Amino acid sequence: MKKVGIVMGSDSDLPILEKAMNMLKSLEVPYEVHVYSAHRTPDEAIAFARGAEENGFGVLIAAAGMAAHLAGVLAANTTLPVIGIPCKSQYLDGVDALLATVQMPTGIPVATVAINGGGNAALLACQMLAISDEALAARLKAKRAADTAAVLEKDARICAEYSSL
Ligand code: RP5
Repeated sequence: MKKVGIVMGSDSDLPILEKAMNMLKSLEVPYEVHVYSAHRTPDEAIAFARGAEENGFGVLIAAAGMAAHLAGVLAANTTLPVIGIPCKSQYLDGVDALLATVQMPTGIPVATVAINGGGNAALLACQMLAISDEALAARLKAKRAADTAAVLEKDARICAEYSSL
């Protein structure tokens, strides 16, 4: 199976990526994790993106905060799909990173998830890989069914506990 490449702009982004890693682990999807910054280590970030396809990656996840150019820089250097996670930092509540990640020019798309949306980034990556992987597609369907059942269980519990009929 192709790997997911996870890149973060700083190790301070790690807690957000842990959600993504846990999701990938639970769906049995291999991943490789790096800290490369679009600003602090641009050569390494670009080299990683340029070599990603031949190094066995099928999709990249890039997480960065503040002036978050990482996902865009990776996307500019590969035709693999790139999923961007805007990270919330101390100021501006992550809206700075959201706009920097999502507002890409035509020709270089980045699939941007919610601020700190590590879980959804991993799920989206799995959905992309599942297009050509039936076993992974089946695991995704099973997860979706289990998630639905969990919500309906909560509904039954809350309804029984809080309704006044
Ligand atoms: C970004 O700046 C990183 O992705 C991080 O979210 C933010 C702050 O980085 P540190 O100052 O914590 O290293 O490049």
